[in-house]
Amino acid sequence: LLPFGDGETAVQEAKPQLKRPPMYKVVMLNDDYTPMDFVVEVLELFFSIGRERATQIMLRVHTKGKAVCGVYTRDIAETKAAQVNQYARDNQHPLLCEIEADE
Ligand code: TYC
Repeated sequence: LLPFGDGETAVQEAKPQLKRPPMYKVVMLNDDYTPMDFVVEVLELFFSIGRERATQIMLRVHTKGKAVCGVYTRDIAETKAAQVNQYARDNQHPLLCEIEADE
């Protein structure tokens, strides 16, 4: 309820915040040079994925060209992708993650 100066009252619909935020996939891309164990380490470190699942995702990227590492709100997805790309660069590997709108 927003009172105006002249004594009138503007009623603003208080819409309940029920809409979920748009979600973004962090997609990992294959390359010919990044060692497999480095990729598994990255998945464990930045996505809190256990060794077994991390190995499955790494092999999926290796055989299919890419795979989803996780789905997050935009800020989190951008941060995860940037962290992975920086960490890979710091270790002289070409590994890349990108983000993609979740449909
Ligand atoms: N293709 C790489 C190799 O044969 C392994 C690899 C897997 C690289 C997943 C990147 O996102 C990646 N060493």
